[in-house]
Amino acid sequence: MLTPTEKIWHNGTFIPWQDAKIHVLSHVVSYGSSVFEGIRCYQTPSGPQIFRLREHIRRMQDSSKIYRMPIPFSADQLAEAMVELVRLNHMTSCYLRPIVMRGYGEMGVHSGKNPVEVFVACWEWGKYLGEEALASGVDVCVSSWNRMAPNTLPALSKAGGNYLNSQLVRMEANLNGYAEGIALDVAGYVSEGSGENIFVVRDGKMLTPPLGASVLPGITRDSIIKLAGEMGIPVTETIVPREMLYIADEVFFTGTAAEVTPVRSVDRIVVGAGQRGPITEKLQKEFFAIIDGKKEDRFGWLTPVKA
Ligand code: PPE
Repeated sequence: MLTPTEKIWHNGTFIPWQDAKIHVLSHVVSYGSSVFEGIRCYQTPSGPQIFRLREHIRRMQDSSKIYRMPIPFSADQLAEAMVELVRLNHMTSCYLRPIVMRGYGEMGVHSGKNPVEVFVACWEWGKYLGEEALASGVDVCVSSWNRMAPNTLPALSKAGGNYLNSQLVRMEANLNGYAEGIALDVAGYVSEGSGENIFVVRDGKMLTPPLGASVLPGITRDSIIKLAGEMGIPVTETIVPREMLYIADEVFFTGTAAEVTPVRSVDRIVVGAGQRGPITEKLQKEFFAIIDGKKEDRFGWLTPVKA
């Protein structure tokens, strides 16, 4: 269960957690018209720091633009709101959830007159795929559900509606005893997990599905590509056939919530040695060293909460 924090930001002001409510006839409730972000703030020796705040705000602006739902706040205003929210709620580390939605006004699919509402909440969120997952890896399946076809629901927009697809993938996987499901795209190639991007390692080279494979342009995905580049590990964004998951040396997920999570089996076929592989571990270590403030933030990924 969620543990409430004190404040939630709503359209420019901080309101009590329990007052952050919307009307049941708000456009978003019937029609799924929201876009959102998930951002982590980490505890470091120099205080809490928000990971890749600017990139998350930019993606939220992109998501809104695709749906012709302009956000009535600038990137600077949103960034300031999020930093202030973490500070006001006295969080050392937390997960931030900005949500932009079409609100209360008219009913009907076309929503030109409904106000755009913006909320930002934060709370403490632990390990997404379980405590053990980061070290030991997770057992996953390929889902019987595909990702959305191109030109149906745009995957580059992190829209609430897309998560109906994610829910089907995740529910099926969990009911069948798997930690997560991997969805294929409409052509049958690997797309992504219900809430994570995916990487495959074979013979020291990394592959990840391209943006055209109905994936979310993940910010953790981008971070891992940059870290791999620094380490001299080749990464190719290319179509990945399903069976590559079975014969890979290593498979891992990336995501804000899931961070860098190894996959130890797919469809009960053991991946590599059935444990976290060496490249996954190397990338994981470097990623955590930066977000924990143990290594220099050489990419400028962290925004301090304390002035
Ligand atoms: N694909 C999907 C479908 C997705 O939801 C996420 C994030 C990613 C890829 C990874 O993107 P990024 O976080 O920028 O690296 N999923 C968010 C929501 C999870 C949830 O259950 O809610 C997250 O990880 O915060």
